[in-house]
Amino acid sequence: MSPMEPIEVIDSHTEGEPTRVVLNGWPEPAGSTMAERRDFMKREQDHLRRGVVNEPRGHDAVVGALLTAPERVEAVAGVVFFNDVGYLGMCGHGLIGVVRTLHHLGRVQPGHLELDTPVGPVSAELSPDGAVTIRNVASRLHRANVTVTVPELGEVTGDVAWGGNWFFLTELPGVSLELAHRGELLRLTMLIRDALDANGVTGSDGEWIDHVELFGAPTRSDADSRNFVLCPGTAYDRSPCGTGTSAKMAALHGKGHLAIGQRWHQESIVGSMFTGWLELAGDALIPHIQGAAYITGRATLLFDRNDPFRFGLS
Ligand code: PYC
Repeated sequence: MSPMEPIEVIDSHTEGEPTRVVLNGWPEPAGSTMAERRDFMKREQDHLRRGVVNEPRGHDAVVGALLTAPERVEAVAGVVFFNDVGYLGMCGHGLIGVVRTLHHLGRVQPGHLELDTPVGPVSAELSPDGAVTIRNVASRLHRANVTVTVPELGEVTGDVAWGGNWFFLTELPGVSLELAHRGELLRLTMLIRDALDANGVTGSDGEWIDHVELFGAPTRSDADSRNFVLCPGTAYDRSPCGTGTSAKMAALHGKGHLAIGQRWHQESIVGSMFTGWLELAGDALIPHIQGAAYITGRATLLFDRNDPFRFGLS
């Protein structure tokens, strides 16, 4: 039997977290807005999402990025982010990876570029030294100091905030944020996410909180905080999480702990770092996140029609 169309990808990592940008081979999703295109992908092309990021070709930490036509004339591309279990609104580390990839391909030069996502327009500045600063969608503290009872942990209090995805932000005194403890950190954050769900704690409009972020003292002298981020599904973010850092800065600002323009240095569970700050545009809080991405590979993914796992193990 003849194989189906190959899909060409470029892999990178941003501060340790992988991004797989799809260059071609994936039919353009229908729709005139990025949200419509994301919904079309969910309905009609979900097997491609699974085939590109899930095992055996990928793994649970890989975030895929499909480049599409932009929604706005001034944007260089549209981008829909997805992972092993579904679709992301925005993805900070992923956007930094996309910008680095477009530069690697010679499609953009250092300077300013606009991109469209399903949750709104974003932009980026690519420095000549390769550092990327993204300007995220408006972020906000939705609910402060929410207490939920979690099996094994008892009462856990945290903030619900939007940074392009929904986050519950909290601290667990006595639990150390070390990579060696990632299995336990995953287990505890999943217990928290289940408890939020069971107690009807959601984002606005009842949206599911699919990311849980734990904070603790940094190990780097140049960082303000260290985090561990549970992503949708059962993966943890190796980077400090761009949308998570956006949500954190919005929560800090909402509680009077971070001024507009003040730098926030967020260390990840692997010791990498994002530098972020907030801009006030009208009454919208716009996060900026700076980090670095590195190209790690270029591949042609092949889908043999005889392969029972050509669209992933799950
Ligand atoms: O950097 O925003 C981010 C992100 C979300 C999920 C994984 N990374």
